[in-house]
Amino acid sequence: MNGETMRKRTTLLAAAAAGVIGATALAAPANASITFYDGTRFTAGWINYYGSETSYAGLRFSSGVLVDNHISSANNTQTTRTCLYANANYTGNWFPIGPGVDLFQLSSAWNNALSSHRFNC
Ligand SMILES: [Ca+2]
Repeated sequence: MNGETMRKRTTLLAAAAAGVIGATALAAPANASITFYDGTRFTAGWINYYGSETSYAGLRFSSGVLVDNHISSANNTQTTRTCLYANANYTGNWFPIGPGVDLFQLSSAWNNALSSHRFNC
């Protein structure tokens, strides 16, 4: 291998490495999600979101139970926080669920009370 070939290979490897890093950084947010459960401790019906939702009205868990005002636990696999709201359209009382946080049981004030959520809030 002469010097020029070596330089080209080094450049290609550096570019490939940069590409992998870039793809990973882009893929993580796209694949990250938040999952809500009807029951505490991630039980009963569930619904998975890859983005914000202005209203749960008419939406159903995997079990067929309505989501609106029925969420009891949540799992946020994102690298950013998500804000959870008592009313639709990101209104009313709210609180943030941090990146990578599992809430196995919403407090009595929040249990069966959520109606919308916003990513990257
Ligand atoms: Ca519930």
